[in-house]
Amino acid sequence: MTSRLNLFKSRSNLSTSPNTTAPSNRMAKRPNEPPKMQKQRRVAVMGFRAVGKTSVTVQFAEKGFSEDYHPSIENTFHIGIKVNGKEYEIEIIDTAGQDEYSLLQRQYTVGMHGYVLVYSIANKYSFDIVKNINDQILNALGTEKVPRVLVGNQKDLVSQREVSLEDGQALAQRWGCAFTETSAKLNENISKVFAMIIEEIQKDSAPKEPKTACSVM
Ligand SMILES: Nc1nc2c(ncn2[C@@H]2O[C@H](COP(=O)(O)OP(=O)(O)OP(=O)(O)O)[C@@H](O)[C@H]2O)c(=O)[nH]1
Ligand SMILES: [Mg+2]
Repeated sequence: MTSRLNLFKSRSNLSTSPNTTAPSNRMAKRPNEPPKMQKQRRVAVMGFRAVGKTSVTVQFAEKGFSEDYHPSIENTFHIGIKVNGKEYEIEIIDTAGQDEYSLLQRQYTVGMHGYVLVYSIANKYSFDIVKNINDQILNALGTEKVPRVLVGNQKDLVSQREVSLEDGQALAQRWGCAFTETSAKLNENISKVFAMIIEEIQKDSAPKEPKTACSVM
């Protein structure tokens, strides 16, 4: 499904990485303009080191890309986005890369509405690690119904591909979550990732059909 997505530019971040230190750039409000009600959504971006978590987030927030690699400790971005006619403010937690020994930190399980799980299509090991991260999230939350988007980044590295499109799609299908391949470098499918996670969160919070019909006596 294609979403009607409209980024209504705003940004603030706490940054530990040199490539994300630009000043806050929120849209100016007119005097006496009533504050708009925005739904707040909190999303963690997780995955193995150097798969492009920061690059994907920075490309979304600031429309820029750097070839330099600065391992993150943690960055937080606040970005306004309009999806299917509704305005949201997403708080994006761009985490430090995880590896096979990483234990899921408690702060990434409390108050999080969804997860963007990133691997690199040019790194098979990162695909294994993302499965491990997913297991840890589901285990910590005690449910399979966690809004997630699986993202195969670095799709421009065509000649270095180690994970096929089909393997990515199959994993996402198994998990029952959204999937896309991206290139932070070429800004391909980057906004889509964040529209998708909002939609996954919306689905999760939509009123459910009752399983059994009530009978009125
Ligand atoms: N070709 C290409 N390079 C990318 C892409 N995304 C990121 N990179 C590069 O990959 C390297 C790592 O990117 P980061 O965004 O710092 O990766 P990260 O996952 O945030 O890394 P950690 O914070 O250490 O976990 C950098 O040199 C980026 O320029 C992409 O889509 N294509
Ligand atoms: Mg990073």
